[in-house]
Amino acid sequence: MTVMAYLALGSNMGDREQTLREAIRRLHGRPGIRVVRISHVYETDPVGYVDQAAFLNMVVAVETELSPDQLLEAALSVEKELGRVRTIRWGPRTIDIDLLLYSDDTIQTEQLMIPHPAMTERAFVLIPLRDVWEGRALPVYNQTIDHFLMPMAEDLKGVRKWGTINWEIASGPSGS
Ligand code: X6L
Ligand code: MG
Ligand code: MG
Repeated sequence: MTVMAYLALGSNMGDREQTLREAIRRLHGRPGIRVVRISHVYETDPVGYVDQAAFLNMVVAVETELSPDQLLEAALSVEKELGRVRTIRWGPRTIDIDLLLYSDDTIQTEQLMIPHPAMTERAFVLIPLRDVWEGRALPVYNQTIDHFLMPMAEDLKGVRKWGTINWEIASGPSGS
């Protein structure tokens, strides 16, 4: 059985675009994960811990046969492969891969919370998510993305369209 899941990617260290492209390629290369859509790339002002470089953020839609725990495990291992080192909380990272949504499920374990608990408060997540989302209400919340973005007018300035990753041409999905 396959389900749709949505992952948020962020990078603010090293060659950010190359790291995002490599993360997509590696996720797609994992058994049981197929990347089916990717958002534009946005350059975003850091939030939470603001004294750090700007991020590139994007969202990828995947079809997966993996369970939520398996998908999390895959995401964390791709982070490790791409040099993620966890030092300062909310600090700089080569790559961060967060699970936003998994089918229409709600998951609350020690390891994993889906929907991602703060996704509806972060413009750097919602704006790219809107690129790959069909406009219907978000599961669990039963509200559209625009519903959450509307009162965030001020935050939108911190999220600027930066580019589009041509990952299929650059790195050859589908087993090539
Ligand atoms: C008050 C307290 C207000 C904490 C906000 C927001 C904390 C976001 C952590 C917060 C608060 C986070 C990224 C980032 C981080 C990213 C951009 C986080 C975790 N990750 N900023 N800050 N993009 N632009 O991917 O999201 S740290
Ligand atoms: Mg994150
Ligand atoms: Mg994370």
